[in-house]
Amino acid sequence: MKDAELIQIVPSARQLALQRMEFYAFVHFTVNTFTDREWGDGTEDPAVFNPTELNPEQWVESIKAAGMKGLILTCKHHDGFCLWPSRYTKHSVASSPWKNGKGDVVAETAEACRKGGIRFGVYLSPWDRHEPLYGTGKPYDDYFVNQLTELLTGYGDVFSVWFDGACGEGPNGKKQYYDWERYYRVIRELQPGACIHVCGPDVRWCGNEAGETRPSEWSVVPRRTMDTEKIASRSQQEDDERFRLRPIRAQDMDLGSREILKDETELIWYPAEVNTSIRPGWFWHEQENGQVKSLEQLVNVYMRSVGGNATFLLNIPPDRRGLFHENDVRRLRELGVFLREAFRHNRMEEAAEILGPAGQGGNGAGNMLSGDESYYLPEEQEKPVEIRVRWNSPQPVRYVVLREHLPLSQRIERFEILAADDGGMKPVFRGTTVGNKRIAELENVCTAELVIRITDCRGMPAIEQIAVYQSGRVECGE
Ligand code: FUL
Repeated sequence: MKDAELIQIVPSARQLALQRMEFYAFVHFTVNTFTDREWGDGTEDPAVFNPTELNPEQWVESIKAAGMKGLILTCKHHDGFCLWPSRYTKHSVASSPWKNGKGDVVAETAEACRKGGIRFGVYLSPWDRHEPLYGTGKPYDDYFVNQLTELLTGYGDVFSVWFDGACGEGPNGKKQYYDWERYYRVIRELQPGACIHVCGPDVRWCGNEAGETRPSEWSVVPRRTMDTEKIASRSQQEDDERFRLRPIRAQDMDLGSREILKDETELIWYPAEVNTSIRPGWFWHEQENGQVKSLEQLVNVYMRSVGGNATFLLNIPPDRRGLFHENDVRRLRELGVFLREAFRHNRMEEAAEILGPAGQGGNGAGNMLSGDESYYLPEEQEKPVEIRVRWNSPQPVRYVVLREHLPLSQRIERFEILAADDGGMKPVFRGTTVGNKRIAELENVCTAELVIRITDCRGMPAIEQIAVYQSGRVECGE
């Protein structure tokens, strides 16, 4: 495919809004919290669900302290227990002793998000191990769509509907062929701004739950990538020609290089989301209180995900009180302090000169300063494209942050950063994709001049921002 065709593929407004959120929270909470399990089997007595101090405002406060912009709640996990009083089942908070069956965790959480100024999203497991209709086809789809409708009409704006690909039914277990297209229509109609994640067309699972990332993350990928997570529940009829081509798995390392795309007939914008838990499990377990990920581990996943053209969905499970445990709260606060400090002082603001080739529409390289939606698109020219930043005195540089203007697609394929060193320019970083954000971490660079050299690119690069940071107030020589 030609560059001009590749850069026709751009995000929808809902995808763009999500990618710009960058970092948001998962909250796994249900009967499992009380039974000490990761997957309930659907036989749990609702009587076990009884948080003593449930307080979603405490969750939201911690989530915000870490710099996250949204929260996705497991409204129903695989065990089928509903955190809201669904009209379509008795297997819910309404049958629990919590608030004498008058409580609604979904309502309290949505309200806490609204009050705290973050966005609210829902996880609704298609796989339901309690509901007797599961595996009957349309009757279960009806049940599922009814629950979706309750969640998407009763709790205000929803930014995310997260559909899990997990289906653990054994060979003799019931099998449900989900009517995905129907689910999607309902979501589009009721919450047009919501992204449908994983088993859905808007956001792609990164392929693991350990916080691993790819060195090159692409948002423009073959259309058939969208179906990889649904294989477990696909019907035979859906198993069309596309799947007899080279199979694509969510774990594949390369989903979008030119080489991969060259034989594809249909491409889509399908950005990656990295999901992992702050603890070993998705749900709270007393014995994991001492195993909260270290600040270093979290910073590392953040830099590779948010800083590697993916969004970061970090799970924090409330305990049996219905609160985030003190250890998790402390870690989230530390993470927020670290990130705010790392990205506080953008030294581009003090640059004496920012030079690049003439920009289209008269927009010069200075457009990359602001971090708003204005951008810099050089006029057609030979590559590499070089952008030069000069200061009047040497600056300590730890992170160089690059952002592409996604409404003009993902274009940059390879770049390097050079720093002035003893009269010459020396490469200090080599990278591939940029996309929504690339955080290039440099080691002890102190320089009065940086060059961002874009060597491979689909068309000309459309750059929204270049920012340069050094943690704290450190100056060169300190
Ligand atoms: C998986 C589920 O089986 C886990 O329990 C968890 O919800 C995780 C986010 O997705 O597929």
